[in-house]
Amino acid sequence: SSVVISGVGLWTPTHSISNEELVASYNAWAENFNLENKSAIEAGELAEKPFSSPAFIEKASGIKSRYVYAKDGILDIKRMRPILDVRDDEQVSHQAEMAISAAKEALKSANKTAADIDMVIVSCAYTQRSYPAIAIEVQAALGIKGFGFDMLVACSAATFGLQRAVDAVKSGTSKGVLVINPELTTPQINFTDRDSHFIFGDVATAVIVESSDTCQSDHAFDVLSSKCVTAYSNNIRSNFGYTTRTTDEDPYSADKLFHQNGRKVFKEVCPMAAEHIESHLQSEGIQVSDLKRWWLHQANINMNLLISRRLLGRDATIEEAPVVLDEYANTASAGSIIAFAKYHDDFITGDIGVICSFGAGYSIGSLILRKR
Ligand code: CO8
Repeated sequence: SSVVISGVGLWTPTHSISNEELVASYNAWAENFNLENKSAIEAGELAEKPFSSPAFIEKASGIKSRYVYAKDGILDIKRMRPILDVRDDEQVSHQAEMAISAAKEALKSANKTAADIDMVIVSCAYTQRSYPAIAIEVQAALGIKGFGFDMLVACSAATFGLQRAVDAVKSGTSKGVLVINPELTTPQINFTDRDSHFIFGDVATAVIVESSDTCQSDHAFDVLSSKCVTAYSNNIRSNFGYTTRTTDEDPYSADKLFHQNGRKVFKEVCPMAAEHIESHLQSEGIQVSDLKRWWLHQANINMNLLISRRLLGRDATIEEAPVVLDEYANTASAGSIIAFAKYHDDFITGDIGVICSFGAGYSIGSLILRKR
């Protein structure tokens, strides 16, 4: 028997924000900032806020739009962050709500019920709270026995979570694992930072991992192997954490939110990801040309083109490396899973594809899949 991915679920928020809407709001905020701080700027005490542009965003990243869990507040130049309603302890939390929606889709797609699952992993870039785990809240809401836990691995949370799931099924620890990636990124975005205000969107994805012995899905994939690697870097960082209140610093200051050295990330991560994929395939005796599809991390279209050029010696076609970041933007760890969820129906038995994530940490994770 083998370990299989038997189902995948995608929950897309109903609200979206186009580049044009986002830039109009940011530029109005910047204009207002420059007016309010005119004398300090003229005295050279403060830097003028530069303007953003939809054309730059699309050219530099490939992003045209993003979905958001809560749109209210984000575009309000007096606020520049989403408004989430306060929920009491007895209500389902925002992140669990997203997770449950994606999980239900994944269960349906795998032809499974709660009784078939005994392990829940919520793996994403941020969790709304430290405890009780979001995974345990989801487990209770869905009526799943066994255990659940949360994992944080930034952009590679989904692939690293899947590796844990594959190992658990392989070792017999678990008969069925639900891996969920509720990526609620917008609360951590600095919408007043021109360099990063456009990068992220919200989404939730979920995947069912089980043994081929129990699989009841006609669109399942054997997981041939998985490979994870990390290498410490401060080029993508957020300093917000549970100790923030002890320092008396401003919890909203720029260093407490997502910030990055985008150029360095681009330069350093592309070769790492290309080498990672190449060596992973090699270890399985698979050639790059054997791959039907690459479900790549969705941070930047130019990054994905560069990676495929390094591996193929040419640009990958849209069929080989599908793009979802134009519509979804960067959704932290969920991007490669969205691509997988949307683009796998055309696979026939024996077709091979690779899921690969790369990002903060740095962290890189890949899984080689073969259609059953
Ligand atoms: N509008 C107009 N001009 C702009 C804008 C803008 N919005 N932003 C920057 N510019 C300007 C810059 O100021 C710069 O001007 P100058 O040359 O005068 O200094 C010029 O445009 C060029 O800027 P860059 O060199 O920065 O532009 P790039 O072509 O490098 O593109 C990118 C910037 C898009 C950020 C690009 O570098 C990139 O995508 N890099 C890779 C980043 C990446 O993949 N990061 C991964 C982050 S995600 C992750 O790891 C998950 C973290 C956890 C989740 C967090 C959730 C919140």
